[in-house]
Amino acid sequence: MTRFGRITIAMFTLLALSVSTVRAAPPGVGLVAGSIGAYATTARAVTYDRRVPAGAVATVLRLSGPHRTLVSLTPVGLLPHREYGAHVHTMPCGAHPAEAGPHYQNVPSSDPASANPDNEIWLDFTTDATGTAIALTTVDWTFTERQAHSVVIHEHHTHRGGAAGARLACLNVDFR
Ligand SMILES: [Cu+2]
Repeated sequence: MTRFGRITIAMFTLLALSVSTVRAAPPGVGLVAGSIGAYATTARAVTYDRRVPAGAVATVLRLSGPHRTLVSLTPVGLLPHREYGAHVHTMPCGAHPAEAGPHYQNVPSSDPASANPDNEIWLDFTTDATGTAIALTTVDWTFTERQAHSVVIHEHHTHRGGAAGARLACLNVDFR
């Protein structure tokens, strides 16, 4: 493992530990870290496929200003040198991948053109040699009471129209 990989894992282990002890995040900030494993009703993060190995960890950070939102996704422990897709979805993670529902959209629409990275949160990434990556996006809107409840990791980068293949894993995150 590279020095960068060790430092990254140490950093996110610390983050994960701190998240479990901090109950209330400051306004405008949300941080969720989850160890990915088999589905359970209490599971923070669920894998549905070996391409997201059990034991991987994912961290999601949300920063909200009055009119803008930044979301980052940092997975550790995935397959090396591999492209994954990821988006914010509407429903919590379930026993079956489809239970996370569709992509969260700022302006809900059935028009395929509305499935784009300005109207949705896309967090595609490519892992390094250690299976680590950082994805980051900003949009010029904030989450509302129509809450988004999860981040889903998909089998490949997102194509036009929002398709990214099978749902490999899911992390419960309440965006608000
Ligand atoms: Cu998705």
